[in-house]
Amino acid sequence: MTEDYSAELKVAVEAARFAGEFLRRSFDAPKTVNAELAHDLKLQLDKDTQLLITERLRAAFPSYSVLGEEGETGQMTADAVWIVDPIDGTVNYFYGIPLFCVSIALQVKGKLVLGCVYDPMRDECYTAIAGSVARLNGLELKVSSRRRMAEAVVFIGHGRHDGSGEDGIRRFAHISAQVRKIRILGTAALTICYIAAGRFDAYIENRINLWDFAAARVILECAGGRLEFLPDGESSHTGSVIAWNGALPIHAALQLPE
Ligand code: LIP
Repeated sequence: MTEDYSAELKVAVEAARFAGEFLRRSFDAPKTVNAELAHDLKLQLDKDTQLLITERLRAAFPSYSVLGEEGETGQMTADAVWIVDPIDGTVNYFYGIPLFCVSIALQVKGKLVLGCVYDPMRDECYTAIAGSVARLNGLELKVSSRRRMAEAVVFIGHGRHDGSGEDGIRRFAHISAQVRKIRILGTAALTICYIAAGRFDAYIENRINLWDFAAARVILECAGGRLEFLPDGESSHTGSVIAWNGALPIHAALQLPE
């Protein structure tokens, strides 16, 4: 039996839309950079947006904790933990590329039970409760039925942080030779939702964090797709992800020649 998480989903959607509207209004304004890393940026807006979301989620469900890209609120041992990425696609956002989203998932006793991903620039709100259907602005979603790599549109990232750069580039070249197009959007959550909507067919990336894909995972699985996560050993929250429409021979396609 599906648990009824509709009250939680309603609050997640309200929080994601509120935060998304704040980000859309701030899109063209100058932005404060809190930290500049080799391949990433941390904005003050990441923090401000997580705070807005946390306040709304905690006002509605005070006993639920929040694990977010910008830190934790409450006990991580709580039965119910929201998993939040306030801006998935921070680098896009900073450079003025209108591809980013707000991502909110709920995990209950270690199991993901709902997801909401909101793209404020297109006013697209993806939602799902595990065990039910996935929706985009209320309309039911299904993954593509493409079965051949030759007709697939695929996101493939390659390792930058972990010394696997060379292998990553070989894998990138190997996949790009097989598919119709490679597209790298710069936002994991939106890309996985695009697979749920049949716009993309697969997504492969290393060194991804739980908050980057948790909400989109529920949406994709409810739309008929699949996602595999392999923790990298350093943390149970970071690892590699393969997401696909469930029909492509993605594992065979990833095998590198000897
Ligand atoms: C980003 C991901 C993106 C990945 C970046 C980063 P952030 O999340 O969604 O796809 O390539 O390394 O993790 O930091 O913008 O929330």
